[in-house]
Amino acid sequence: MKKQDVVEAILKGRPSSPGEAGRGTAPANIALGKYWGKRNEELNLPVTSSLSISLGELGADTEIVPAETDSFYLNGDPVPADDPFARRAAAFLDLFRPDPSTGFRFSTVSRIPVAAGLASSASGFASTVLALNDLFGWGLEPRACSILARLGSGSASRSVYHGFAQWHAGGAEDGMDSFAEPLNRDWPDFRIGILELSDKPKPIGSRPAMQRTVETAELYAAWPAQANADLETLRAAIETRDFPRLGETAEGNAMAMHATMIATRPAILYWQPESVAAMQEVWAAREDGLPLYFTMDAGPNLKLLFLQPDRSAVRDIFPEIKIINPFDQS
Ligand code: 2P0
Repeated sequence: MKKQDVVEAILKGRPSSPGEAGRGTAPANIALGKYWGKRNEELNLPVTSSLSISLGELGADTEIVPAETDSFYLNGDPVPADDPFARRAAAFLDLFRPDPSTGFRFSTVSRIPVAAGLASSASGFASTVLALNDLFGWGLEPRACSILARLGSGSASRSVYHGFAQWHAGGAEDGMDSFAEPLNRDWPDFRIGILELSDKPKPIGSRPAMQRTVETAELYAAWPAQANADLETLRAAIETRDFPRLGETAEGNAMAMHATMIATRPAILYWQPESVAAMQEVWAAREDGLPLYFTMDAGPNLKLLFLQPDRSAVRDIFPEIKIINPFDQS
């Protein structure tokens, strides 16, 4: 099964001629229950379900306009066709060209500060799918948009929504049951603090890293059960607004994911000394009674989890953090 087969199945009977222009907006997201490992590399089908919170106004706006030839723009600047950004976008657009000669002017404005060390592929691919849906007038449901976004990048399946979202692993070979859905639960006091610790280049991208983990880490066998249990706990904690339970579970889940990477051969370690120092500061603050937790992705930075009333206490410890209110999209 190829990506193109999935696209054709979803777009069957939908319009195939583009309009004048299409636009889409999507937020970035941070997983509280992580996606780490695929059961199908071609379709980005995950081993486990995952659960995320979107990052409010931090995200991407994409505009797609049919043109004679392809051209690519990032934050208003032209990007050469051989740049990785343009190549990845072109390969994704190939799935949707009415005929191979159709070109696109593809323009993305990312509202994620480069320095924040956040993945931009999730909001990038989700906003691209929403722009295509607008351009062609497909009228696709969010669920179908989530499946198409997943074909670009797994975590993009969750960026079709604001707030908490769960990406169901599904079990079908064609991945038609592997899409994200919103939890439809808000939490106005919920805050995320982005703690940028290092701008050193990553030792390895998350895509090859998760592949190597699945292939070589004996410890990975323990991951699916842990991930599934954590997901249930996270859902219950969101339902009851039990913040310590959510924080402990999200933090433990991130550490368990990193443990599988450390057990990979050769080992994958995204942490820098500054990452470990910050973890210890979080734990010390918690010992002192502050309900502060962290999560980490495929990089050295921490994402702090706390509630609005503790904002200034958290800022006293980490003055440099960027604070995000996921439920404020203004
Ligand atoms: C996540 N990450 O759940 C996990 C946690 C990184 C660590 O999703 O290969 O860019 O495009 O499906 O989605 C990063 O991986 O990977 C990621 P692909 P993706 O957020």
